[in-house]
Amino acid sequence: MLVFLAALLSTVLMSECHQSVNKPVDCSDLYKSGQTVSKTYAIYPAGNAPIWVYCEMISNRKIPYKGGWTVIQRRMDGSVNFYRPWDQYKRGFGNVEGEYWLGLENMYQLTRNRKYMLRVDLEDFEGRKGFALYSSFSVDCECAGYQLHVSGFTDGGAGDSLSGHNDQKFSTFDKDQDTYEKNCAKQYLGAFWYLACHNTNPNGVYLWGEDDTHHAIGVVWATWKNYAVSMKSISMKIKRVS
Ligand SMILES: [Ca+2]
Repeated sequence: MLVFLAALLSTVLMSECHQSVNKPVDCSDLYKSGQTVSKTYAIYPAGNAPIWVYCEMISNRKIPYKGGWTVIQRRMDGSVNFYRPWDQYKRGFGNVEGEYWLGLENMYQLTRNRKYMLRVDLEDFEGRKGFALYSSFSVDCECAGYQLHVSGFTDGGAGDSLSGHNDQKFSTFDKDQDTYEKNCAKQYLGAFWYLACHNTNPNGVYLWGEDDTHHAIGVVWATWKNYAVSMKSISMKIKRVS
């Protein structure tokens, strides 16, 4: 009986071990394993706890490196309020089928031991599209203020609004880690790796187009459109560099 129980236990342990080996860390793993449909999947960036994300597997757009992109941020219809405190930006929020923020802790867990590139896709209210590609993207631990590291820009027509934010810590209205004498998150009604303050404000106010009533508070990508123009859609997505 004891031998039987020991055998049963070892079988269970082995199968659990086997399962954890096969758990996808990110959308790149899912793509490599044959998943080619863009939709919501569970990934396991830090062990056993699943995290739901939108995976972009196939795109019709003329972009390099198709398939296997893990969406970490997305705006598309103004349905989610992005003016939120630190704890929400740390853990993530929104609707994974629509607008959401994956969470700084998840970004850290994904990028701490693996190399990723970043793509930012943009669309304006006239239907024009552009993107920016970065060959390297990572986020440090909370102990380092979730500092951003981004480099290796390639232009997809939108210009480079992000490299200037390299090495900045993340700021929210209730946690000011920017280099500005005031609070960038409060001034520009978003949350980001602000300095003093921004070239892009992906988590700003969804403004439904051009509106310069309040300077640079919209979903801005300043090197493509000016500070008064808010995007119809923006999405930030990362893919593992093999
Ligand atoms: Ca400040």
